[in-house]
Amino acid sequence: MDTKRFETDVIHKGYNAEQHNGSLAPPIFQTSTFVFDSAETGAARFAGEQEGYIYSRLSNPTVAMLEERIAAMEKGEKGLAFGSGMAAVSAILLGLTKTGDHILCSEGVYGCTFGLLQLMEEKYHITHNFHSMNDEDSIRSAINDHTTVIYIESPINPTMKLVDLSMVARIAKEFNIPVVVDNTFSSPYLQRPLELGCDIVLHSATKYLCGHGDVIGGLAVGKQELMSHLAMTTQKDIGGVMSPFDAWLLLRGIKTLPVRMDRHCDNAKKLADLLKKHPAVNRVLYPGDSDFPQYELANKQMLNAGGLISFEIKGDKVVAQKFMNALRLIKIAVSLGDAETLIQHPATMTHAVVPEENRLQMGISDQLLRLSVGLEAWEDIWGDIEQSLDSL
Ligand code: 4LM
Repeated sequence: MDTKRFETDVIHKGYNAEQHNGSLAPPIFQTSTFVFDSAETGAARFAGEQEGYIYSRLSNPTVAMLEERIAAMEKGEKGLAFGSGMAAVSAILLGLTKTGDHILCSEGVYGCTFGLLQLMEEKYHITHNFHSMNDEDSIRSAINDHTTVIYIESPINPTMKLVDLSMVARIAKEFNIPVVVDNTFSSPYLQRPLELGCDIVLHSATKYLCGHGDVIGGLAVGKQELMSHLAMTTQKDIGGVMSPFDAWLLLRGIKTLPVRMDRHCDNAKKLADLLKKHPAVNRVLYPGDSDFPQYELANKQMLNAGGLISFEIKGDKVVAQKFMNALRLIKIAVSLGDAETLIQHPATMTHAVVPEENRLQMGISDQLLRLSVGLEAWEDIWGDIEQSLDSL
């Protein structure tokens, strides 16, 4: 049956029990290689003349189920699974650029993406610059003859700034430049960049897609031709692919994505409102807050504001660390999107590799904390935050 609704696709797309002895749960094809019935079959598969599996770095049935599911969720043609979010980012950026090219980036990116961009500049002379992407003319003038990719996070980790995806996609089309969006913070339930005109959407699947803090993985979706090209080049030859077991865990976690996201969003909204009122808090960055500078844009391109809140504590780094250390229920950990509420200090953790000057330019102060709101009762999460804030 051809389904269209997101909540149904997250459970069914990519798997047909009838093809697997009626097994409700998909099988894990835990194999490295596939047996050919003849030398000619092997040769035909390598030549691309015959469909069929060859070797699990190229393709694996459990991983392929997940790739089909994420493609349906992002409303794209072809999905690819990677061994981590960074494996997806690097395969895509290296696949779309060559020496001398330029990448135009949103005003901030995850710390390791920043590190990758620096590495690409130092080793391969692929330059980049960061841009607020607030103004159409300013974006046009930031594009030069060498720009071959526009790379965006929205919301940006951890400042929560947004980029108007349909506006950037429209401008990029004038120049025939692909727009790549890291959709990790929203998940495809809240935001679908391909529907807004972007070309490739990617995820750290480690986060909301998994939802249970037990997988490191990456997923990407785009047009058949472009994704097949990446599959046959930087994915296959650099080789950062996903294991069948991790694909199975993701197929399982994804089934509850919409239900989990609703709860993450509800909890986060309540906590953002309470944080704003607390005298020990300087400012709260949450796209669902009506005082958030891009509140209108959040409403335009996202179904809901997500489960991440960043906030600045009054004081300095030491006060921020004191606050974290006094928490009892909330765990001090990087990563996000899990059932457990997690807190981290971007300046010394996820964005520690970013030089101070760039970090401050991105809006990441020493007092900024990022809260990944979990699925616990919001009253208990707030109780923990309040007792710690009151103790400062
Ligand atoms: C974190 N983030 O923020 P893998 N894209 C975005 C991310 O936030 C991350 C990745 C890619 C965090 C990890 C410690 C927007 C990661 C990279 O970790 O390679 O799956 O994803 O806490």
